[in-house]
Amino acid sequence: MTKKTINTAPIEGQKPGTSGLRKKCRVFMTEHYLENFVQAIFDGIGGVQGKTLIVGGDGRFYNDKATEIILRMAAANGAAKAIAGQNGLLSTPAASHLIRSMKTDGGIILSASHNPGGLDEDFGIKFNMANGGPAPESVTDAIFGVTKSIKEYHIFEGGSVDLSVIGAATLGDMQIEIVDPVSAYVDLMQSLFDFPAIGKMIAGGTAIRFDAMNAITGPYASAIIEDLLGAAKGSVVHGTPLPDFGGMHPDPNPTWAHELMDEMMGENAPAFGCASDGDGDRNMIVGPNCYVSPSDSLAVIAANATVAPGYAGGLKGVARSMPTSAAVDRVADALGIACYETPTGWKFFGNLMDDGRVSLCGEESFGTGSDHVREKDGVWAVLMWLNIMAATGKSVPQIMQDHWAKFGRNYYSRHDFEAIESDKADAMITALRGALAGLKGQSFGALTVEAADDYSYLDPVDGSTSAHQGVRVVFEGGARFVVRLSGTGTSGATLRLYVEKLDLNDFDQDPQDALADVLKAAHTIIQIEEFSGRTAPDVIT
Ligand code: VG1
Ligand code: CO
Repeated sequence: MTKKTINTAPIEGQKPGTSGLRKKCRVFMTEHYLENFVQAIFDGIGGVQGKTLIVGGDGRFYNDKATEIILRMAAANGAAKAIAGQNGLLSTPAASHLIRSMKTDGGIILSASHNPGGLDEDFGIKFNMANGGPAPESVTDAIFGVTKSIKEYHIFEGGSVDLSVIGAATLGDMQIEIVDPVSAYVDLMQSLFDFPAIGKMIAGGTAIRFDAMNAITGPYASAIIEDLLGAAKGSVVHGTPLPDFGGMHPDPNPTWAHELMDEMMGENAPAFGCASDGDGDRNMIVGPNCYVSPSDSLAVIAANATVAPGYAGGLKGVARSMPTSAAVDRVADALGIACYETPTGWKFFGNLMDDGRVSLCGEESFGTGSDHVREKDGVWAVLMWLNIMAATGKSVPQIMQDHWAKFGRNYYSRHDFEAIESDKADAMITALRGALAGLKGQSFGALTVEAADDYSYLDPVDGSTSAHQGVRVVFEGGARFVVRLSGTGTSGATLRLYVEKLDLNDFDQDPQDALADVLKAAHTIIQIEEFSGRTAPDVIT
């Protein structure tokens, strides 16, 4: 085995987005592409000499090869040790937990999350810091900077790396430890939730359907929900991680988890349905005939978290991304705890959690989690819901009705317009930004604009500023919409339109009806059809 230094040159477009670098798999497989970015990570964090790193991913196509390349490069760059999931597998929350619990210097997670996988689909890579959380913008900017001037990378060639055997190995002078991807995570979940109470509820007849969508959570969900909590075998469906997710699009929303939705809306629906995404950090919660919007799920968890042993002492505070509905704000008010608003992307929650300001965080994009790790966590959210059901004896629909009766209902929806040509999307946002100053006081139907701005975030912990994080328009009476371009897509631009309206009396409307006037105003103001030719969204959540 020989250590080699390979000459290379900068490759355009290696700028990390909302959550790492995501491109088509075939792009990552082109010469030097992955290697350049990995070397840029190492250089961008000040080198890995003597450091210990976690490496793992969601098992999608190229995960295995990429893991091996990263290990070879870590060894050649002088890392002391790498800890990898068996067969290169680790869910994102499990990786975050290992980074923290094994006191490492950070980790590399391979995933394009909720994007489809396969040779012709997506691949992704991101760096998480020693706190277990995604690298903040200062670090991703440094990494991007290196990609623009890189001249060489270091790699061990020859020999073989066997990721299939749990235990110790070496690569050059670097130690490798191959760990079971599931066991430490299972222990963590048992320390947070009341497994005996949940088990009793399940034994009493509460049927569960967990759709792992052929992605990473299958082994975690089977171990926890079937083996430990006693749910019937087969409660976890699509439970084997596959390189192409069996052709599924592992995005747990009503559109892509339609098999689960059909079952939950059908006659013999189980009491509890849930799904997770490619890398296991997202969740969707569904009851019989009752889809729970992620923003509502966050609010319900905030209101009930103390029933779970890990949160019995109360929440320090909560945080949500700016486009997420204000349902959780109402709960925080009632509890007398702080509620923070951050830009989209989990990386903005890390400082708040590290500083002890918040225990619970969430995003409208099916992400919920707490300070047990520094990522959102799909299986955690599922267990939290099961714990709430077990402790209160209520069904999912009852929990929702009682919640709205107490706090009111923040009707909420997100409309995604996918694969718009980038120049058209950019022109649309530029025009909208230009129009913002003149919007105040203008009326659109019965709605009058009270405020309009381009959201800028000042991190209260480190004082950093992140500008242009989404345009928001608030109407008199509190209804609002937010619009921004996705930072995780790999083809063209995806426009995300988020709409919200609080109703204190009527909780049984279809959200699309309740929000029709706000949607109409949003289309007029943004000029979606004029710029993109689109009249209807591709995905509604
Ligand atoms: C999307 C979501 C965002 C989430 C991000 C990563 O980003 O909107 O809330 O944090 O995906 O989630 P964007 O820029 O496409 O809107 V995941 O499950 O990819 O780690
Ligand atoms: Co994800």
